[in-house]
Amino acid sequence: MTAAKTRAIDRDKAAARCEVAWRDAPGLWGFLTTVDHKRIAARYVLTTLALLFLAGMLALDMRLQLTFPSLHRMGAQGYNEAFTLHGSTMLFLVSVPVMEAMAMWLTPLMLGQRNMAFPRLNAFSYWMYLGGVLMLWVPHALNITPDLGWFQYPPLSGPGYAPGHRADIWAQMITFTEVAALSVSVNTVATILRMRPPGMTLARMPLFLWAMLVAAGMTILALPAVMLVTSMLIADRLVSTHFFDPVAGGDVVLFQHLFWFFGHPEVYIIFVPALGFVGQIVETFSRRRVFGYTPIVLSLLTIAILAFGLWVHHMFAVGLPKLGASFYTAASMAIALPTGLQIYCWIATLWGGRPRFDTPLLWVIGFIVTFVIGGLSGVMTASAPLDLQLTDTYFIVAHLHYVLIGGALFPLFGAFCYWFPKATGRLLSERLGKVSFWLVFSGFNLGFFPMHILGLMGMPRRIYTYGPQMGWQALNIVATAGSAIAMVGALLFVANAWLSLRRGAAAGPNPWGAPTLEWAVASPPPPYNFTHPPVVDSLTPLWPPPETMAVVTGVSLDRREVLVTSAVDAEPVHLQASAEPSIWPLAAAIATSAMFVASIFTPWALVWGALPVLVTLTGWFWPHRSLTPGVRRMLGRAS
Ligand code: HEM
Ligand SMILES: [Cu+2]
Repeated sequence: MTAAKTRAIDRDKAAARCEVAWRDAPGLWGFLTTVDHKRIAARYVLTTLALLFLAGMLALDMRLQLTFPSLHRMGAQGYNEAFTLHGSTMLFLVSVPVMEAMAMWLTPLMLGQRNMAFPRLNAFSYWMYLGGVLMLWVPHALNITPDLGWFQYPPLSGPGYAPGHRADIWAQMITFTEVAALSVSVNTVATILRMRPPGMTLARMPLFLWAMLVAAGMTILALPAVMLVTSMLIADRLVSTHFFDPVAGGDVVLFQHLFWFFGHPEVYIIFVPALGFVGQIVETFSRRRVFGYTPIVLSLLTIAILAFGLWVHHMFAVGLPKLGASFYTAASMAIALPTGLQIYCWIATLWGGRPRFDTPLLWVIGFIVTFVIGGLSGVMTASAPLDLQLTDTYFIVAHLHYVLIGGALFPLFGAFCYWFPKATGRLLSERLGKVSFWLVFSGFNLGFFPMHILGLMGMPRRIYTYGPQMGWQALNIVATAGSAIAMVGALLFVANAWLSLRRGAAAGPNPWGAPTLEWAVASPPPPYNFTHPPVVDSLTPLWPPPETMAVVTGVSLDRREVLVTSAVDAEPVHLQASAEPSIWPLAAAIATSAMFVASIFTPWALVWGALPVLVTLTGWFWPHRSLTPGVRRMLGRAS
């Protein structure tokens, strides 16, 4: 037998052993107990996409209402509910979680690992996120929809002006999603810092992982502020504390400060992962190493630091001292520098490479164009005197959609096209992909560019109708038509995925000839990802494709085990048992959800509701010795 043949047989044997150790229980039980990062992440992504669709339908509804003056298909209350549900869903239930879900799916694969550092925390995160989805959308089905916008400022949201539970529902939805987001972020940081394959020093980490490390760090610093402020709001409403009641010495501006201390970094928590997608896609499709790796990493870090120093640009209309306003103007303009630098690096990479304009790259180019426009309107509103004119007009609606859709969703769609073959084993249709890109790109610009002009003409945001004498009709018709075209493009994108899943050509492990580790395994990857952790010696380990990949042996093939390495140099440190499937994360999430929901009705829920949480967490963390194979077989677990 030739050496190559023996190697192949050994490989199959190792794979069969891993298969047994990493397999999930069949059926519903397996669905509820799985800790496979890929399964949980896929679930996360699909849920966010369903919500993207629902929130998009709400947007179309609003656009139809605004197409002509004095329409009455939607009343003021209905419109308030629509933009609140649309904005809150898009930001808290779509954009942030979808980026985290992509990280959850990709991180272990890019690291040559079998799972994340805390597999059960991933499962818990998803169930908590689902709780947040239900917290907002079940009341909507019961006609108790929050109606005060995606940032519910007091005093409007305080006990005096917002009776009933709409405001509480919104505030508690935040708590759910932030617990979920913190869980993934802690997990991502731990995984990236301590589970890199030997050889992958910090300086050899793919840009996506850098981006996720930065975004997850920002999440950990920013999200507690919003959890705190929404909890304070609930306390004001439930037990009559006076955090935001000026009569009793409270301060409504405090709400704005805490909200935007989170709110501005939030935008970057959405945008930085998108930069990570751009990095991988530009590199692969230019077929050369990315130009300016180190400056890009440094600029990611700079963005992260600056992003915490400019939240007050959302509050220029409050009437702050002039010096403060000037400082925040300067800081807001400064953040354009590191961002601009990255744009130059992407362009330089494409320039110096031999670019292949497949759909993922088209989305990236769409991103560059659109994001530059959104960045420019951002620099304009960063100037305090100008912002006083523009705030609360359609100029802001245009700006925020340019950065969120152009800056985050376009790269995300590019990322879907790029990793779809890896996740499903099928190629997407390039033709349908290109048509859907052009429809979304042109529809989006047609729909949103006129909003800048509408804003300059004085059309305020958050109005449900306007009189014919305002002269806003023509541009509103264009805006609605553009949005509708973009929606058709997005539906075509989904249709493409659906058709390709059934009839697409087989993808093979590395259809794009990409350089990073996730492309070294089969498509779709097996449950254990890698039989042996690879060893890497460059930033682009698959360029040129190695004959055989150097690997670490000694990580168990029969038990769930992962390799832990040192934070900077990625030297192997020890082998660690990786969690088995478990029902406890779901149980803990149900107990926590019950406590959260009840606590908008009575403060005692925090006392009595904590008991079931305690029980489920005890179950989760109950220590158990590693079982011998005999005992495991007796218990019916995979041995
Ligand atoms: C084609 C897709 C979309 C259309 C047609 C659309 C349309 C709209 C409309 C009509 C409003 C209300 C403006 C107002 O009356 O003030 C709005 C608000 C908003 N949208 Fe979108 N949108 C779309 C996608 C998105 C996406 C993808 C995001 C986020 C990732 C997003 C985030 C927001 C936010 C944060 C608000 C502000 C809500 C508030 O004022 O409280 N939108 N959008
Ligand atoms: Cu901001």
